Amino acid sequence: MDPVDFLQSDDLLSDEERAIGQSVRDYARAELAPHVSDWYESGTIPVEIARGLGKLGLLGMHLEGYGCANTTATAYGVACRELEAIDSGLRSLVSVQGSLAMFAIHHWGTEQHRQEWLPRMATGDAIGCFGLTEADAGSDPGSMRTHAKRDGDDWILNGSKMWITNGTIASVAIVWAQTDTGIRGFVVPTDSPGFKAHEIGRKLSLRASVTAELSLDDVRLPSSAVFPDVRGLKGPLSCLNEARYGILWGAVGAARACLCEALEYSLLRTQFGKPLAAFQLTQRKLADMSIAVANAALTAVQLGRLKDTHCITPEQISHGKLANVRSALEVARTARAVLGAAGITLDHSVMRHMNNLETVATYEGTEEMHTLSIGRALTGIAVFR
Ligand code: TGC
Ligand code: FAD
Repeated sequence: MDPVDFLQSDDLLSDEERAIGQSVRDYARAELAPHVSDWYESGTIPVEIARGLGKLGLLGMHLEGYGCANTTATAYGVACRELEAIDSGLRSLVSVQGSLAMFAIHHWGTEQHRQEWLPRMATGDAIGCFGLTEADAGSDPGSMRTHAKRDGDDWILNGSKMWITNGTIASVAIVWAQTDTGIRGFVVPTDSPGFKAHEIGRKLSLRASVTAELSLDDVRLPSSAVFPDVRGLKGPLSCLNEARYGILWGAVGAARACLCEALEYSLLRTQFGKPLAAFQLTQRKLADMSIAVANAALTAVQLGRLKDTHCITPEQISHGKLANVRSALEVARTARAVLGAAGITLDHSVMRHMNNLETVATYEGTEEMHTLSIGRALTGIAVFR
């Protein structure tokens, strides 16, 4: 019996998906896990790790062509799970690169955008970021103020974006802006005059990840910089579907890691003359965590299958993101309690995961946004505003 896979959900994966999971797990445990608490403590993540992730084929993993691995969506999910078992910041790096920036270029870009950026992004030689949120437009991105105006054939972009993962390490930013014909997406090389990125400090969560504010001050772009065929929020939201899908798998990894650590600790730590695991109250915590982890894993596999058969809906992705992140956060908090005082340090992973999951519950749509999305699907009534 595998304590972190009580219902044997991994049996539902193909041999290839399991093999991909194993190789990501081996790589992450050997190359990333030994450093992650230091990165978290120092509030950074070395950009060089992107090349290692690229070599493994994890960047733009389920995209076709341009040096991308073209795996199943389920295999991509399994990779997210193994990365987030180490730290949510690692999965974030891969999500933003592959599901947001590369997906946007692959799906909405021109052939010229794809040729120019995707091969370098797949190897990790170029990093991308995705600028949708603004200081005054988070859950309601339709109220963004960043705008693009025509000047002859060129576009001139002005505005700012807030909370942008990978912002200071990116070579290319996908920036969403208001135009005369609705919200449109722009491919912005970050060395464009007028483009600046400032790192956001003092974070208590997702510290092994770079988060930035972008400012665009009369950034002049050629007419070819715009995504030609998409207008309105469905452009960015189609990319969010991809990233939210990766998150619902990633949350399973963080939750498994917390359960694993709590179980090990409870068997070793003795109080009142016996291991913590020998108390009924501890066993209840372990059983509750195991149930939450197993349910989240099954949810992920089912949504993976729906995505691989092109049957998944945005509301089902909302369900998975909300349910799995909520469960993972609950598991992390319980695991933290099992470890007592030891649980608050970086010598263990539980509080790092717990703090990270606070961000994961917020970005890519808060719990409230996904609740309203499910509510709308059930009732037919939209109550976002
Ligand atoms: P609403 O009127 O519902 O929709 C506007 C248009 O968008 C379409 N749409 C979608 N299309 C594709 N996928 C989806 N999931 C979609 N949801 C909506 C919709 O059909 C409509 O199209 P059309 O053709 O009629 O114009 O929008 P609203 O203004 O009422 O707002 C609601 C909404 C959907 C924006 C809100 O529920 C929401 O999702 N807010 C959350 C915003 C968000 O998730 N931001 C994430 C920013 S990126 C990020 O966090 C990256 S973290 C990266 C990391 O480090 O991992
Ligand atoms: P707000 O929208 O101000 O919401 C605050 C609270 O009010 C939330 O609880 C929310 O659910 C609630 N609320 C809002 N509206 C309603 C309503 N109608 N009904 C009920 N409750 C409501 N964005 C990007 O574009 N790119 C990135 O790469 C990116 N990376 C991020 C990295 C980190 C570390 C973080 C923390 C955020 C990142 N984000 C990114 C931004 C993220 O997507 C937003 O923080 C998120 O969408 C929520 O927006 P907000 O923080 O402005 O909260």
